[in-house]
Amino acid sequence: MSLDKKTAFITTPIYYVNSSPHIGSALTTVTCDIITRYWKRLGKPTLFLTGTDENATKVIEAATRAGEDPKRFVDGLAAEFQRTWRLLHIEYDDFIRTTEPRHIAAVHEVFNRLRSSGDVVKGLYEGWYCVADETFFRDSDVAEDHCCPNPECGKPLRRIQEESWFFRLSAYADRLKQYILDHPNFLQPEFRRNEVLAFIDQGLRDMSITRSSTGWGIQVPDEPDKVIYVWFDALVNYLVGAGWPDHPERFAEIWPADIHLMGKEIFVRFHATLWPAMLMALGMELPDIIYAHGWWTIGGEKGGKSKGNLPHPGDLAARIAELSGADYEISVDALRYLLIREMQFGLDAEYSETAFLQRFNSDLANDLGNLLNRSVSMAGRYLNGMVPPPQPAPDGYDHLLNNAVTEAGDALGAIQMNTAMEAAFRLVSRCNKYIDERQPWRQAREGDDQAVRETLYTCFETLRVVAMMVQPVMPVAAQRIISSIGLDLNPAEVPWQSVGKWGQCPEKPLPSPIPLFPRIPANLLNRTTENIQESQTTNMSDMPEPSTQPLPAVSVAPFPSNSTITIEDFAKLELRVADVIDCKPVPNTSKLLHLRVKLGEEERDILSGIAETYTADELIGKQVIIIANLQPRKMRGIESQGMILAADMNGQAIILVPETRVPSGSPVR
Ligand code: ME8
Repeated sequence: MSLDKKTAFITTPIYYVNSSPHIGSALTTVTCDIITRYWKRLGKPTLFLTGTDENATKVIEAATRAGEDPKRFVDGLAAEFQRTWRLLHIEYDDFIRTTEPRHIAAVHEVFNRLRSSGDVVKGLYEGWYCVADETFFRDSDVAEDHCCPNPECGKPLRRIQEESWFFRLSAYADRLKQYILDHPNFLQPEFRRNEVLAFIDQGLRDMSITRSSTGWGIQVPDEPDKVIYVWFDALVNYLVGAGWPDHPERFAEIWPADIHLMGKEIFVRFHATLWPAMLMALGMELPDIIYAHGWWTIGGEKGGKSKGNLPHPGDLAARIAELSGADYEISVDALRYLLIREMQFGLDAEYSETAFLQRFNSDLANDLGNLLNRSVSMAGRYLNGMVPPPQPAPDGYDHLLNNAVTEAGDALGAIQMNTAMEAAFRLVSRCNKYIDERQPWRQAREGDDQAVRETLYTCFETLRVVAMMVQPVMPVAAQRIISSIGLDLNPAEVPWQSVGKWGQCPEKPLPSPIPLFPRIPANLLNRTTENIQESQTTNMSDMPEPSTQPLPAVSVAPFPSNSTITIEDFAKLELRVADVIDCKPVPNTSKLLHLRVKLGEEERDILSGIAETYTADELIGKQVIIIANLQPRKMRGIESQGMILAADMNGQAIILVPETRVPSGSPVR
């Protein structure tokens, strides 16, 4: 991105409104949002444009299939795209619909200008048209079966013979090729740039840009029997979003676009060839970068709308929330992270719900969530719940942090979100390892308070830097981390360049810890959609053997009939599910743990004799079942307000937990 005065401008493709968004369209839109958020942190004014492509034949066909009025149909889907993007924490600045008057007027303006300049001329079109791909093909491109030559499509083509207007694409082949050769970063990734050069070398043909009207689409000026070819119409949205033609001053601030981002299927023919040629014909500057990413595939094939085989992002976020117990906003952030983390940007990646959930557990729950939990809970235990005053950085650690911030920034600038997140999560792993090496619990036991302060200060600094680094990807989670370590800051407002400097966590009291990314229990991980589908088709002989490890027998006393209770007796017990938000050992006992639990809005202290089975750390974030109306009882100077239920396995207490996460405070019956 050029760091001059201009507003940084990024675009997604405008999506066809023939069906709902899915994680493919979410990938492109989330990526643009991440880059915009990063640019904002660099202090750039930004414009992020997305929208919907509504004039296509396939859109009207989808409306007809659904038996709906076309206008109502497209309005409904455009609203669903907007809702989905907001739900995914996507902060676009403008949402353009190609049925809007501003767009139609601009398309007419382009058409008229190019007709006047002789770049659009009349001729006879005879050839093949693919409705699914909205693409024309000449006879030599099409095999005898007359099906779409695009291997991802293969649908039957329509024969078309009609008078048409043509865009003189052939006239721009040499100029375009030279431009691509002179601007090595214009088309990315590099291997796709080579595909474009090869495509141009095959010879560019003039392109038919009008069709006989079927009553849907943008009418050709002065020719009501014709509509403009949907691709010629759609690409113009990028100019309209920048204010063209009505707002020339705004346009001068914004154009050319810094990044057009899209999937690879609409790169070579449309974004990397037709679009730059149209801009050349209009005498306009070309975008800085046109970038094609790969696909989420299913079974090696592009997942998508027509196949309906990629999940809706809202459903996938809800699934993460349901399985992990994280709140919905955090689950949305997790999904944003997983979308860009499970893919090497530019290449295809096979979508797997199981892989997403496993990465949720490994990166977010076990690494980042755990680092936050253990740092805050240890500060609670050893430092009276305070972030210590700034301490010197351990050997080279400040450089480590600073270098990681620079590396992640460079990666975000190069549209390599995955590499940026690797840099952040390397810090998380490093810090978890550092805690294990330094053993602050041992330092505390040995009374080395200074060492404890140094260790935990390093943890808080790492958490601060990591939160600031992941903010473009996980804005809500970043804010939660920052608040959880006592900082009163909005990470979105912290300049990227200032993040890496050591020592920015001031001495502060810490709020009560709330688990950010609770772990998805192993038994639920096996219940992913894929596993359920697989298990329905799995031969029983392929199933793993059940564990044959015998459990120690438990002696059960005989049941005297006069010891039964009535249902009314049972109803006197108030059993509830509670979240453990903090836990520490009770000094000078070997059995007792002091838990702080949350029941809905209420918080309580409970002492429980389970220290021989559980460490304090591993209980934080778990759900337990408590007797909530037990008379409070004082032990070791602490009032215990309830009792935790546990199975008694020959003297060993095994806590009872709900089979799946439920809202805290839920009654147990
Ligand atoms: O092509 N994996 O709209 P569209 C990753 N209206 N990204 C995917 C994907 C997948 N499986 N499936 C879709 C159009 N996408 C035109 C664009 S622009 C002037 C006109 C994303 O609804 C990806 O960005 O078919 C792809 O290019 C875009 O959705 C296609 O959306």
